[in-house]
Amino acid sequence: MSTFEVKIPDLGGHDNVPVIEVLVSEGEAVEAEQPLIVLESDKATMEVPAPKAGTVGKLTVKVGDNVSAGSVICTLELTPATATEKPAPSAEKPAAPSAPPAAAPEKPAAAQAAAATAAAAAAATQTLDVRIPDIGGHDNVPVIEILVADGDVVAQDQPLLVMESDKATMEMPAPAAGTVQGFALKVGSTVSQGDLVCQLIKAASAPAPAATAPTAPTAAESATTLPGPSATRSVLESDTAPQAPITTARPETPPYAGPATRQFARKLGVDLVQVSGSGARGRIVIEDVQAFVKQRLQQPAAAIANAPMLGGGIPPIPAVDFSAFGTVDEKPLARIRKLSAAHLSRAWLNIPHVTQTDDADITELEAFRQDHNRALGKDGNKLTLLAFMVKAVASALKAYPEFNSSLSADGGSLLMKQYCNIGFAADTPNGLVVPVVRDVWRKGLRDIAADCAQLAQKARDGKLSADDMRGGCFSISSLGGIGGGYFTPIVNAPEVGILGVSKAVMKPVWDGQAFVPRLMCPLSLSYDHRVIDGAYAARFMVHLGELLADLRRLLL
Ligand code: CAO
Repeated sequence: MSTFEVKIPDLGGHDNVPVIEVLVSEGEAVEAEQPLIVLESDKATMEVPAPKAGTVGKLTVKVGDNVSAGSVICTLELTPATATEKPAPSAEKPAAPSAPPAAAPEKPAAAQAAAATAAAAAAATQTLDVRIPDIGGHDNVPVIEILVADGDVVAQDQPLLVMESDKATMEMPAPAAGTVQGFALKVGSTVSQGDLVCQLIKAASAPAPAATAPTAPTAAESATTLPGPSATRSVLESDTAPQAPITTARPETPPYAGPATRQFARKLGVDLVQVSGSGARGRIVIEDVQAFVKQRLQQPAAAIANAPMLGGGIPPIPAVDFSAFGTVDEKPLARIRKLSAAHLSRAWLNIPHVTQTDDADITELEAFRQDHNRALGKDGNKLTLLAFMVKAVASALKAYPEFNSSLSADGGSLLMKQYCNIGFAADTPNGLVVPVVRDVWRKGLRDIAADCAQLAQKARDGKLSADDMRGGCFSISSLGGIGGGYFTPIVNAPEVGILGVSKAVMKPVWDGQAFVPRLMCPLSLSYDHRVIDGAYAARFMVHLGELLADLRRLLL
């Protein structure tokens, strides 16, 4: 059995590149081309593969070591089949990995001089051709991500694109700060050294007239990270006016993962942006992708429902750096607000809402209520308008029972409730809560009013229990004490209807002979159109209006 040392191949002239992962252990059998370790410079992540199949002997590198070409990774005992073959070329002279140079070699002096001369002659702005640098001698390397677009202002070293060979993933950084123009590549393009990527319109570092006071290239220009092509890079005079200083921040960095992981994720259609990395420095490894897929497959509807704002692949609203426009104070959301935000988003996204509006004539109701409350004096339990709404809605639910139902989980049937619990939205300093009045069919107005008052007080004091908010069949959201007209309340899923009550106002109403002043209360009924038809909802609304207009009907 022959043994040889596996060494670090040529790293594009780079030394002291950190080892970020060791993928094998001593005694482990490996296939030819199986990755042994992962190196990472500030610009590229690269795997070093086994040149032959065999068994790993002594490992001489560990995570955190810095390695250069020729450093020994491990010994490899060749398996008999491969040992009889010709010695692996990498045993003596490691094959160049597909790793790109992590940082550029110094620019040739001639190129620097040429660039300096051209820059000195340049006017206020310059156009720079950005080309693919030396990528470890590889041709036709696929572009897997484009990180900028025409018109983007980029900082020096900001990644422009990501290339991926079968062994390495590498970002190509901007050689200088400037505005991207004429981006010539797209995802899937294959590139080789010298291919044009785009042009960069560079703002001059000093606006002084170049002809009279030529400026030397900035540090950014001379310390470009692009190797090779810099010698032939053209620095041309441009007609465009001088630009404002570049202030754009670097965009989000692409996911940090090696080529094998990227390839694996692509096969499964996993967007690595969504995967958290468990590897060194947050690197995403294959196991992370597997765990992500497993978790997604197991994710029941309930878990998806916990995602507060996102669902159903709806694209998120891009983050905005508001501090660019002025001072911003960050105020954490109260727990209740977070919970209700999640709940409302779910309901809004899942339920096809329709909102029906109408005015209910509550002239007689309000007269009765006022008389009753006056007679009670100071100490009695007042009848609130809300209590009348709860009572009238409960009666309407009996007449239109589909409003007192929920869709079954599979959507195949309606669960018709033979009880009536009605929730009402309560505005509290910490956000919206919906306590539930129980058994409304069995209660009179006084009890309902007392329950509402007690629950509203508990809500304001932050003392509602989970039980106080469970088991609702239908909800009422009353903004009547505040003002405003109709609105579109969101159905409190899994309920199928919600009544919005707005401030009643005196209106002239035609009674067939004359306009008479009537107290009209705007009502907004939102319903789940999967369960309720529009005609059914309109009948419910008319019936509710009749109940509120003539309380005697509540007795029927
Ligand atoms: N029209 C005209 N006036 C009305 C009215 C209406 N529809 N509803 C209430 N009022 C008047 C009444 O004069 C009432 O006082 P009196 O009953 O003593 O005469 C006064 O406004 C106070 O009403 P209120 O709404 O504060 O009290 P309530 O008992 O009727 O309601 C509660 C309690 C908990 C519903 C209410 O305090 C509340 O929180 N409302 C907001 C609900 C909410 O936020 N909904 C939106 C949810 S979706 O974002």
